[in-house]
Order: sequence, then structure tokens, then C-alpha cells
Amino acid sequence: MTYIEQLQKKHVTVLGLGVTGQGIVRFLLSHGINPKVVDSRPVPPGSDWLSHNAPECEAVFGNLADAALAQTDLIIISPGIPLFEQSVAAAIAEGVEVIGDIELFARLNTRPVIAVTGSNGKSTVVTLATEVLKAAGLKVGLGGNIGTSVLSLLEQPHDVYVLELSSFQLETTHSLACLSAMILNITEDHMDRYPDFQAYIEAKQRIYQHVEHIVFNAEDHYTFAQHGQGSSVSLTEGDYHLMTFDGEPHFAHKQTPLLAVKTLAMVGRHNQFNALAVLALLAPMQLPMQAFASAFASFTGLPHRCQLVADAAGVRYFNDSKATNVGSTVAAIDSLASGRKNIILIVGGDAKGADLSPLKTPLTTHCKALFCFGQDGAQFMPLLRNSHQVNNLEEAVLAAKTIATDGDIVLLAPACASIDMYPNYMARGDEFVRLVGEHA
Ligand code: UMA
Ligand code: ADP
Repeated sequence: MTYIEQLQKKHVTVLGLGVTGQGIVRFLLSHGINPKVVDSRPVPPGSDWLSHNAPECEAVFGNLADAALAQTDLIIISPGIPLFEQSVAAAIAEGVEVIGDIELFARLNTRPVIAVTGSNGKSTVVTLATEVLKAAGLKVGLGGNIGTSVLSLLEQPHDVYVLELSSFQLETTHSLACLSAMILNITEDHMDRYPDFQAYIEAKQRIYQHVEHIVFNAEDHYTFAQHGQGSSVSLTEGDYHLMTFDGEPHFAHKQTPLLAVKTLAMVGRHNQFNALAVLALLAPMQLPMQAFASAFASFTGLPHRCQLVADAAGVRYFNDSKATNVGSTVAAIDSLASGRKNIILIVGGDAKGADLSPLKTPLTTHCKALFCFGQDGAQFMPLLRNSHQVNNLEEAVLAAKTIATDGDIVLLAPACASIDMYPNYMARGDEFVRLVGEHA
């Protein structure tokens, strides 16, 4: 009996009706399975979609306690709902199996998978890897935390899958077999979901459960596999690293130069690391170096990641709205630092319970002023003597402009989620770009 045939005999509940839940319901319906659909929100994002596309599905919205979760055979849960949620934990205690959409994908997929997790750089790395694979002529399915349901990828034939995986998704994934996989880095994030940092690390480490070629960050021991196996990446000390060849910096594997660093269109040292990560992750695919060269040259980076959005009167404005945790803000400051204290930084929003102290040294070394806004803005105030609290992003941009002089950088890298004031980080970044256009 195939796994789909086994599922057809089960009572299946889909828990969560956002992007993931809709992908799961669509997939199940296409295989003749009518799931029960549950969401704790009274009107979840997919409620209209469900009533138009699957009116036959039983739906319970509003209170998980009313959903009889313990009376189902299998719950396919969305990443936004923790396994310790009371009704979910009670169902697990009753013996109900709970998996995520990545696990369902893993049970059905037969093609090679390249998987990436980490606190920062995931979307950039998976997108660049996808561009390289496409340049080599392969049909690639890119999905996961980047925003595309992995189950929707199975609707079309692909040669290879590239998956961005969050710690939330990894919590409910058990049998994903990967050709190669990497944890890029681990710094504090989502401390509102995990009891402690160790629990967050353990969730990320699950990516290495069944991997042929492990890749890790030589400078971050939290990314090391348990038995020390795999290829390491670091600008200075990894198996994949930078070396000078013919007088020019090159991406290299051990003592072999692979490509000149100048082929990479993206700027910043963290993006050179990301390029090395892609070279390491795709090594088992044995692609021609020309595919890397052409993708590295054409991919200029994703929007809202350290993007230069204006250069006015010698002041450069950077939108790094995707810097939603402390680690990414530190990376942004380090990659723009010039040895002078010329960065005016804008931070704030929902800090998700993070320890902000790793910002102190980069701030005092490279920043001229700090403007803080949003729900947790006040928590940043003690990090720099020249800190100011403002009411919103517009006030921050105006105030930054007033003190900026020729050669300065105004950087939006909030170290926080945007949810307290915006629908998402894109809306926050778009507003920054609009305000800079208006006022700078
Ligand atoms: N929620 C409820 N009740 C429910 C279900 C969800 O309150 O019954 C809430 C969650 O707590 C969360 C929100 O609704 O605040 C969305 O949760 P969801 O699981 O429905 O999310 P999806 O729309 O399915 O999107 C998820 C990922 N979101 C999360 O993990 C929170 C998306 O990553 C991902 O692109 C998508 O699946 C496809 O794989 C987003 C994200 O913010 C971009 N990820 C976090 C991050 O990158 O830091 C992990
Ligand atoms: P993720 O998908 O993990 O959130 P993104 O590629 O969207 O990663 O980048 C998120 C933030 O992290 C951006 O601010 C970006 O500039 C920064 N960033 C990108 N790569 C790295 C890296 N290797 N290390 C630290 N920060 C990075």
C-alpha cells in the first residue's frame, strides 16, 4: 500500500489555515482525502479560500479546545503553532501522530533535496542556490519557509528541490533525507517560542538527521554536526574559504581556487559567506563552474536585505528591514562599517524576547547615533550614549537626516519583527523607502 493509500484510510486534521494549511488541504483534496480543518483564529487567512474551494471540509475556527483533536488519526500542523499548545499536547498524549508539511513532503518525495536552515541568510542562500541549479539547466523546486508550500512543489516534476527550513518546521520533521544540508549560523531568535536558546539550537540541528553531505559554519560551533563530520565554510578558515590567487580574492575549496570574488554581484562580507555556502551545498551535484559564475553575476540579492535605496547629499540610505533579529543587525553593521563612526542606525519593533547585548560592541564601534521606535524601542536605548526614542519610522528618518553629514550611512536594520506596527517586514521596508524618497 502506498503512503497516500494509507492516508486515504485515516481521519486527517489540518491544523492552521495560513500558507501552509492551504497547501496541505489542496494537496490532500487532490488525492481524494477530505481533511477536517482547524485554526485557533476565528477568521484565519484561508477561510474564504476554503469556503470557495473545499466547502465539503468540516471546519472548526476559533477555539482549539472545541476541535476534538484527540479524536483524529493524524494532525498535520502548521509551523506557527507550537507542539506544547495545550490541545495539541493533549492529542499527542492520547497517541495522535502530529507531523508538519515538510514531513509529509519527505514521505512522498523521491528527488534530491538541498536544505538550509539558520538564523540569518537562509532566503539569500536558497535563492542563489536555485539560480545556480537553473543556470545548469535543471528544473528546480524552491519552497518552505521562503513562502511557498512544499506540497505545492510536488504538483510538477522537478529534478531537485531546494528547501528553506525554519526551526518551527524542523520540530515536526523526522524523515527528511537530504543530499546536502547546512545550518548557516545560530544566534538568538524566537525566544518567545522556545524555553531557552538550547531548545532553539536542538530544533535547528534536526536538519542533519539524514544527510549525505553536511555543511556547517566553521566559526559557529552551534552549527557543527554531532560527530564533527561534513564540509566547513568560513571566509578565513573553512574547507570552503577565500584565498588570493593571481593577486585577486577567490572563492576556494581547500587549496583550489574556484571563482573570483568579483564575479559575485551581491556586496558585503556576509554575502561572500553565503556564496561559499552555495558552493559547498551544491558540491555533490557536480555542476559546471560556469553555472555558478553566471548565477553569481546575475543575482543582485533579495529586496529588503541591506539594499542601497538612496544616495542623497553624500548620505547613503540602506533598507535592511529583513534584519528581524540581533544577529542580522550585527551582520549589517559589520558589512557596512568603514572604520569611522558614520552609521546612523534605526531599530525597534517586536524584539521577541531577545538578549540585545551583542549589539553593544558593533554599535559603540561603528554607530554615530541610534533612533529607536516601536513596542520594544526603549530596550535599545541603553546600548549607545547617543540614543533617541521616536514615535515612528517617519520621525526616525527625519531625525536621522537632520544629523547625517557627507559620507554617513542611514541604516534601517531593526533587529525586531515588524508585527507591532506593520503587516510584515516588506511593508516596513517599503515605508522606509517611501519616506527616504520623500524626505532625503
Ligand atoms: N496561528 C494562530 N492559530 C492557528 C494557526 C496559526 O494563531 O491556528 C498564528 C501563528 O501563531 C502565527 C501566524 O498565525 O503567528 C501564522 O502561522 P502559520 O503557521 O499559519 O503560518 P503560515 O501562513 O503557514 O506560514 C508559514 C511560515 N510562518 C511561520 O512559521 C510563523 C512562513 O514563514 C512560511 O513562509 C510559510 O509557512 C510557508 O512555509 C514566515 C515566518 O515568519 C515568513 N517564518 C519565521 C521566520 O522566518 O522567522 C519562522
Ligand atoms: P533569512 O531567510 O534567514 O531571514 P535572509 O537572506 O532573508 O535570511 O536575510 C535576513 C537578514 O540577514 C538580512 O538582514 C540579511 O542582510 C542578513 N544576512 C544575510 N546573510 C547573512 C549571514 N550569512 N549572516 C548574517 N546575516 C545575514
